[in-house]
Amino acid sequence: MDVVTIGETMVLFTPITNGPMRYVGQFTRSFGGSESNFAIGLARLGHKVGWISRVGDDEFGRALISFVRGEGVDVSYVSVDESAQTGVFFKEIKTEQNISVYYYRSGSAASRMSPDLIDEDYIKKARYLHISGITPALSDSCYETVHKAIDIAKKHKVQVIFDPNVRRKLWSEERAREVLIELVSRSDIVLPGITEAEFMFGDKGPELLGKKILTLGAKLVVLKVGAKGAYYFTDDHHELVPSIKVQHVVDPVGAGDGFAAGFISGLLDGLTTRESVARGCATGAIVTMYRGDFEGLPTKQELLDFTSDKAVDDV
Ligand code: KDG
Repeated sequence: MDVVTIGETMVLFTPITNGPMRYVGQFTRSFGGSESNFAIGLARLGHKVGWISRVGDDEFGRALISFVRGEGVDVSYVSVDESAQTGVFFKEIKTEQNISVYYYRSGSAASRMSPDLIDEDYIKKARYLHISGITPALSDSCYETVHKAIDIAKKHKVQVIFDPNVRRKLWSEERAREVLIELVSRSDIVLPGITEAEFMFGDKGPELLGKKILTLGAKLVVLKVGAKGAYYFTDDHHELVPSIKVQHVVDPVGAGDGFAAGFISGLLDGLTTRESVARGCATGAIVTMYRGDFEGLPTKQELLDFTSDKAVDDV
């Protein structure tokens, strides 16, 4: 595998109409999970990626495994839990800028992931291990699972990528800060959004935050600043890489996962850090043009069409 990731994917119900959830009567059913969105993004860009997870022994769990497998992601380390159900969540779309989620995931099969799911051989052969801040929030055993995977990655010099993905509904602010900072300090590459970095460290300003994260041990920090693009920081350099502007944002959910997929895809293809950040920005931008968390994730050709169209427009 080029990359291995770990996390929960849930069945997602999206309203057909916008407005407060209590008035919505019809939904479409799909799937959503930050780590599998990321994995699907990498697979569409031509990379080999494995997703470690757990689903219930139920129809939703079966549908979910087929779906992720169908997207070209390796699911050989997705286990089935006979005593817990697959998690579910609902989106509430008031406007394109005002989207909430309601989780029905407490005690889900994925929240019962435990360190025995982690196979040393599977992780050690990967180039990158991707961790998101959602998984350790699910339960103590998920927290331990993530740390076991990182221990193995470190032992075998597999690069650890950490996307904080702050989900305040899942845990207290104090616990979130403590665990997220601990994971930042165990990672080689950290990919926070600016508001996530502010939440974790209580400071303001990209430069201060980027440099602070570097002092915790990361070799590379990429700080996303929404439609403006992303900064990257290494020990001796930092700069803002601007994003391509999207005329109409349809659904911003999933853009961060798209960014991570595009960025890591760039590194895997041997692009420079700057070029990889630009690929991350373009991938995230494309995702916002489509309804749904993973639907807009581009293939390489789609990415090329998007970036070259914009280059022509800019002339
Ligand atoms: O990251 C975009 C969504 O698909 C994601 O938020 C769903 O994994 C999810 C979560 O835990 O919120």
